Amino acid sequence: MFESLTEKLQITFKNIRGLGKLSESNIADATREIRLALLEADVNYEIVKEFVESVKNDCLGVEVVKTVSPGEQLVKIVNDRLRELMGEAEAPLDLSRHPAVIMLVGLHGTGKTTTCAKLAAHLRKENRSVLLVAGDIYRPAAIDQLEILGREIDVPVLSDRIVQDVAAIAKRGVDQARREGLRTVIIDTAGRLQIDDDMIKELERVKAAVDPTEIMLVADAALGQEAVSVADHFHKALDITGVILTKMDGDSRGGAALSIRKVTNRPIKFIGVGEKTEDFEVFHPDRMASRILGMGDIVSLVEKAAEKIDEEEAAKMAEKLKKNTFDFNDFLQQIRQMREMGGMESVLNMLPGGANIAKMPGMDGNETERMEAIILSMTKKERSKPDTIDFPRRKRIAQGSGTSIEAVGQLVKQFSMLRKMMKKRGMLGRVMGAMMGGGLGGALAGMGGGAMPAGMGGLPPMEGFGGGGGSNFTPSKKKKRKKKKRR
Ligand SMILES: Nc1nc2c(ncn2[C@@H]2O[C@H](COP(=O)(O)OP(=O)(O)OP(=O)(O)O)[C@@H](O)[C@H]2O)c(=O)[nH]1
Ligand SMILES: [Mg+2]
Repeated sequence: MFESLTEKLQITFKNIRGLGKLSESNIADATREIRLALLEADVNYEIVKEFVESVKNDCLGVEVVKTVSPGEQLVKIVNDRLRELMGEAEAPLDLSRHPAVIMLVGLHGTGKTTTCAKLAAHLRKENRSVLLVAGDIYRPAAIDQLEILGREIDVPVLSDRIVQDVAAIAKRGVDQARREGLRTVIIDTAGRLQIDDDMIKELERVKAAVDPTEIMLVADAALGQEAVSVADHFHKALDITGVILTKMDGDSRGGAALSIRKVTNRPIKFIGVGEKTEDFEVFHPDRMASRILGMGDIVSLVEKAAEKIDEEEAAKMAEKLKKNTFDFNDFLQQIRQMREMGGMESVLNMLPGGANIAKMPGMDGNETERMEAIILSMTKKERSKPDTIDFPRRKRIAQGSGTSIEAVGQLVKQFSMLRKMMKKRGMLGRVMGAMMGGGLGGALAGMGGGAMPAGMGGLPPMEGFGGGGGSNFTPSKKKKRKKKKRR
């Protein structure tokens, strides 16, 4: 998500970081770079113009504070403006009516049907009962698809393969929900390749029949400006109440996410971040701004962790780390947990500077499987006493796991570094420690394995965590020297 935009903005911040203070000329340079970065990210031209203008004004008007570097000031200004662009606060669904009726509309293949199930699962987590209505009646496969998804998440689906009237079926859905005391109705609709009169007319009829509380446009983020103009069309025709931006996982530019709200004046309420039902998130403009700026999204990570991680287990892990009895069995458990949370890459991307690790060689999406295979090829004793893993053992483990001696060696090394690091409580350790008493942090710090690229520091300190973008992750040589002198 946003990788290419983040990368470009970070270069701008780095360039300005070394300078004494913000001046008219370095502001001009920085804002020019920001402008280019946003245009390349496929943000609407008018929006870019306005955005850059406001950043420039903010920079010129900023009070000179000696303790805050120009880079940090610029990050703060851009952060605030990004947040404003995406809508300040999150926009919750209007669920005040019983049943609340949510209609999903959008072009062909944008993810409407999948999103119906994602949204249903999301609402179920909040203890709201849901009825799904199969409103895409033209393709039997679409009805099957929703029924299968409904079974998967255990949510009832109303479908009708005979009646050819979507509005009537939708109305029946609302009546059924009212009768059965279900609190939410989510209506799937048919997509078209383009917005045409027939589609709009049909959607208007459904709208008139059920008077939805929410008409959500499902738009594919990867389409960039195209998605924005589609949203504008849908909004003019149907007066949508919000947007769900799907396939954010495949969108490295972010043009749609940054433009849609300003163009349509309707908020993005949720995002789709993968094909699975749980790959769905509430859209938080502030967290998104933070992610775009490469500062991670600790809050979302903590929430995800709270959902997936057993607190008692986490506390046990923390204790083991403290006593240094954390072994490969525990590590294996951590790796599995990480997979539950959406995999190594998705977790890393939520950490300040973590996106840089996710891009490193060897991070190919299979690292957790590889690590698991290696650990499973160890004997019980090797798992509990990693120090005993000598060369002949490494060779045997490599053969058993179908990996290489180097890979085994690397994992053992990473593991012992992780133990040391957790003891020292570096930046990542502190963040993770604060999160869950050291649980998941273990596996993550292990992955970093001391190979954190240089120059990742210098991002503004994360509130409450005290560190600076990973710069404490592996103490630099300079710091070590200083320490020696003091001793
Ligand atoms: N990577 C990724 N894929 C997604 C996401 N949302 C949906 N998809 C995939 O996009 C494809 C189309 O999804 P559908 O839900 O069938 O789309 P639709 O809008 O209902 O399509 P039509 O009914 O044909 O108009 C499927 O392969 C989904 O798995 C997402 O957030 N990320
Ligand atoms: Mg569909």
